[in-house]
Amino acid sequence: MITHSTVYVGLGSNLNNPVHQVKQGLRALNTIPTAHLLTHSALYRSKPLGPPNQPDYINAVAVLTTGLPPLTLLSKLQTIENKQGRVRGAERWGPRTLDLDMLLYDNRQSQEPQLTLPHPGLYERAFVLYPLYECAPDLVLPDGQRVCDLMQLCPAEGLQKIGVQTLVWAIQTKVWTPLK
Ligand code: A4P
Ligand code: MG
Repeated sequence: MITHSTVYVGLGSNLNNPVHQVKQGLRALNTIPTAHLLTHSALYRSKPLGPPNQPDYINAVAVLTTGLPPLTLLSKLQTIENKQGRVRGAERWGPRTLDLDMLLYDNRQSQEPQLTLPHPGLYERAFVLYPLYECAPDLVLPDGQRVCDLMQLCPAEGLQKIGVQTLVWAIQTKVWTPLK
């Protein structure tokens, strides 16, 4: 019997029509064998973390179930990145057509460089925490920290939620409000 795991994947793009790249990435996740896309967040526009001389990013988070073990799934994610024209340059955190980060795989914890779980950037990146919270507001990380608590510590400056209307996070009322 195959047991299914729940996996959270962070998507990011800032090259070659990033909105299209992220939407295409979401569709591609659903074509991985034994994987099913359960839900995904809205798309968010974010300021680049890393070298500032690159375009803004589009980010989202997807929730999958899969029977694939973590390293097999990682390789499928990298195949999708490559199919969407990902070129790995020398620059750390440089621009990319599509990045698929495995944020969480059930409650697994690993410090291996090939696959670190949870993804080390998860705890302090607004472009990860806000879409993650949208997918799973009650989510508790393997170390017991709650995503909603981490979000409170992480200002949403520079983050916009994209939809029919573009929204920004209002720090006082703690709701997404239309961008004026
Ligand atoms: N790897 C280890 N753990 C994981 C994991 N949990 N998920 C290894 C995915 N990969 C993992 O990744 C480098 C290596 O990390 C892989 O070989 C894999 O075995 P990569 O995709 O080739 O390179 P990368 O993404 O540039 O590296 P890195 O350091 O993981 O960068 P991040 O943390 O992904 O950050 N700014 C905004 N606004 N939005 C973004 O999405 N993304 C980045 C990249 C920087 N700035 C950004 C954004
Ligand atoms: Mg990455």
